Amino acid sequence: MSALEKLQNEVERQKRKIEEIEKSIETVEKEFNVKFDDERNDIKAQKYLADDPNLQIAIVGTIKAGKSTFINALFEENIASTDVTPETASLTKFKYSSQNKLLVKFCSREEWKELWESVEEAERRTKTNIFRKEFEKSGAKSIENDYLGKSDETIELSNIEDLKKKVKEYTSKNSKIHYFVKELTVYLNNDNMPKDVTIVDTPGLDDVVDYRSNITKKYIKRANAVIVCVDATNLRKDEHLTITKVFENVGDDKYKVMILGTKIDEKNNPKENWEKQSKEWKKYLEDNYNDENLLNNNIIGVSSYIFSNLIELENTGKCGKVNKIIEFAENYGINLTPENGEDMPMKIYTEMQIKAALEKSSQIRDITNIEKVNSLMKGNIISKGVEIATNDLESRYLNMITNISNKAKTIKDSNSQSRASLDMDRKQQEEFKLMKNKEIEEIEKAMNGLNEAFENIKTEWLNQNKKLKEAIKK
Ligand SMILES: Nc1nc2c(ncn2[C@@H]2O[C@H](COP(=O)(O)OP(=O)(O)OP(=O)(O)O)[C@@H](O)[C@H]2O)c(=O)[nH]1
Ligand SMILES: [Mg+2]
Repeated sequence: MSALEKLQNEVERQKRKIEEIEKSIETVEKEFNVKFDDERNDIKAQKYLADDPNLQIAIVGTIKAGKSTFINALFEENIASTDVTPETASLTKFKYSSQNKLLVKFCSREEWKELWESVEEAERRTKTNIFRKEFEKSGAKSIENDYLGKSDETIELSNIEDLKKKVKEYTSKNSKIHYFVKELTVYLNNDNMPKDVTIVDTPGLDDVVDYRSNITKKYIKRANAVIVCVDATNLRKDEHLTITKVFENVGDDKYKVMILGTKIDEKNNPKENWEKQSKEWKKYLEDNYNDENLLNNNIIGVSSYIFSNLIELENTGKCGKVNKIIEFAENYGINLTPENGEDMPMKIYTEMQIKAALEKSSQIRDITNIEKVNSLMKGNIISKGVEIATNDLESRYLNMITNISNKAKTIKDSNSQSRASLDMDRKQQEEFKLMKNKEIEEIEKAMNGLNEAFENIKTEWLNQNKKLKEAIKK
């Protein structure tokens, strides 16, 4: 059986078990008048995972940290929507496919209500109403009924430029449809994209409207690996907190978190300043990684912007930001200045610099570090994709059933306690208590059954897991 088939089997098995568990929970909720709210959320998350268990890598960070620009550099294609103002509004998933197409999921009316509650809360907190003003100005209100609760839509667009326009329309904060888009999946026929992996662009973590940042926070829990983009010029306290939360979610597999210091080209003296700053970052993140090698390898300064402009220069022989490339390269000691340059006319001087930049383009690519991040992602995460996905599916399932089982135990214990307090009053209310005791006993019996059922499922799962691990080892 291939690793992929094993993953598929595990998915099917878990789906069947989850159905059984949901039925048991329903019974207990009715019998005991209790709510399994948190546990139901765990179940929901596990079902979401089982629906699409393949490896997913989230690109997260604060607004304008350069997340979308990094994705574009990775794919060598300007597909994710970027802007100087806050831009990405919904989860945008990128998957390789032989055919270019989009899958759009829209907000339900219930989600729309939640969004507006969050907007109102932000208005009270910040005493501003930017979101509302922008919404009104965009004219989105007039199309609200066309999109809210709309069923999923697949759009086939073989022409890449048309596809890019649509991606912008559905995800950019500057378009009116974006308000109603919950999630967009972009299927791209692009050889730079890894197969069987989803790379996910996310809204900024510091959006004033909590509902939007929460989309990312919730998604971080689903992702199998996370790349955190932080503007290289400042690692702020709230970003450090986010990073700590990301680490909590990956458990012991710290290698699944990479921290990118973005826009290193914007530093006055990128080479020296980033070296200095990354030492500081390492001090802060030492406890998170708890491993010297990871600390040295997984914190990387990048310039997606220089990389993408360089690619454009390589492909077309020109690019609007050639000065930035030259400045950045020279800062790293890559000399692009022509000899006797001071005597040359400006136009020739620049042409000579461009020629030199093209000749030394692989050195310039190296200092942007994009290819380094790409190969680390491939070597450490993507190449082990199915194994990581299977392990995550299993360990999260175990967490889920452990939580449910603990809850069941708590209910059982609290019912035994109520019987103990009834015992003390026996003299006064003999008959009533006899009846009550009987009732409790009945409930306890049911509870025992439930506990046993959960324990059985857990034991069965552990055995199965052991076998699977042995098989993988073999
Ligand atoms: N100089 C420089 N600018 C960059 C770099 N990466 C991104 N930028 C610029 O930073 C701005 C924000 O970039 P985005 O990629 O849209 O940032 P984001 O994190 O996706 O932002 P949101 O979607 O709004 O959360 C854009 O103007 C980019 O051109 C970089 O490496 N160097
Ligand atoms: Mg973005």
